[in-house]
Amino acid sequence: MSRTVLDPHQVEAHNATRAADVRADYDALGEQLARRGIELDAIKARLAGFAVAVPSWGVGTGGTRFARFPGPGEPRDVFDKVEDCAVIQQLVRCTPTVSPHFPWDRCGDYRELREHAAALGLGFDAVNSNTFSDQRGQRLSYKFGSLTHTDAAVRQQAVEHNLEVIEIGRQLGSRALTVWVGDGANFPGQQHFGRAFERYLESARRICAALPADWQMFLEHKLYEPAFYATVIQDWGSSLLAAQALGEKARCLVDLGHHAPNTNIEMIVARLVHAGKLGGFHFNDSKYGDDDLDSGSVDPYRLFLVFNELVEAARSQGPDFRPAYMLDQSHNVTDPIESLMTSAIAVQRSHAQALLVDREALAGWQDANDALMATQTLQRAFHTDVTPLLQMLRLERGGAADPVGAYRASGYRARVAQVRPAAGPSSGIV
Ligand SMILES: [Mn+2]
Repeated sequence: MSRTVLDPHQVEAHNATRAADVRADYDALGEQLARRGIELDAIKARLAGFAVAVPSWGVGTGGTRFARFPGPGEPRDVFDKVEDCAVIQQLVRCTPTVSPHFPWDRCGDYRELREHAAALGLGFDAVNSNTFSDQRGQRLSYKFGSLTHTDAAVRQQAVEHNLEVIEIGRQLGSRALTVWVGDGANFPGQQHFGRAFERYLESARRICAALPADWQMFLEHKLYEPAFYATVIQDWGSSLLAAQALGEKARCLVDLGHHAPNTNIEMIVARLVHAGKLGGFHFNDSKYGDDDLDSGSVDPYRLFLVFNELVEAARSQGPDFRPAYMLDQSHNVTDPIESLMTSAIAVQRSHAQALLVDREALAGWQDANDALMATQTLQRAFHTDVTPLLQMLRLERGGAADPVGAYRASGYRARVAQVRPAAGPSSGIV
């Protein structure tokens, strides 16, 4: 039995006043779905296997290029971050893993860190490397790139950092490395497109070769920023080319914010599934660019359409189809724990709604070229309020009927603010 950060009796008391309503709502939803030929308990059983990892960097207050406004009780180190992640998992029960970032999460003893997490019922998901910023005391600068730098010594340093992150991940029980590089150019002519891509492949090959047998390497693309003219791995096409060149262990990671506005992300998902190269996701939402807003807060229908493809893929690909799900968000004006809980539930909600799509009917409307009925079939699932299903899942697992309400009632933030010193205002992305 793992230790909980919040007093379980407090969560029980919170649930006691809500359990009867949740049961009544769940039964009503069950009746409604039964009329559509869907068995709610079966959907619940399928949804029980769903999990999304929490990013260690997400539990601290984020920032923009202009400023960061710290919140009270921010985690001091990776141990505090894991503690905050445990609060999230205790209340939502679909976030059993943490995705750490290095060197931000460096510590003296990774066995101790792994045990600290395990005692709280948490494991570690993909480890993330960082060659997009210079660290204090770093020998060579990444100002002009890292894995694709023109200087072999800089590339060597960047490869070695990734090898170190793999080794840390091995100690933490991780099974994947996520690599995003900001390498690219700010001016036409600054960089030879072909040679930069070749250098990326050469460096990535060396990283891939160092992966343990049961590991994967996730290649994360991003359209622009910090390279504003051309980024080496800028889109899913470059990412797929690289993953195919690197072989079996390399897969593409889709961050929902890393595309041009209005890009059809769900179609990219379908294409990567077709190529057998979909590795995982960084979930967030956006209005304009890489906004890193809370998942489902701006365009929940897009999130649903992504999961519609994933449920379809799970059907066609079988049990080996298991993309890694992670949140990747920056919380500037909210309590990060509240945002991460809400986002995890939003992603879980989209998955639940996608499970309700009548796929036989959809295929029939598609074959009959009945565009209206086909799209109505999706909308019917999307418009189904699955809240009682998600609540019931949480109640059955000891989570909270209303995670944000239970969290606020717990007084956790005020409590940790007393022991964690306030961070001073700082500028720039953190
Ligand atoms: Mn990301």
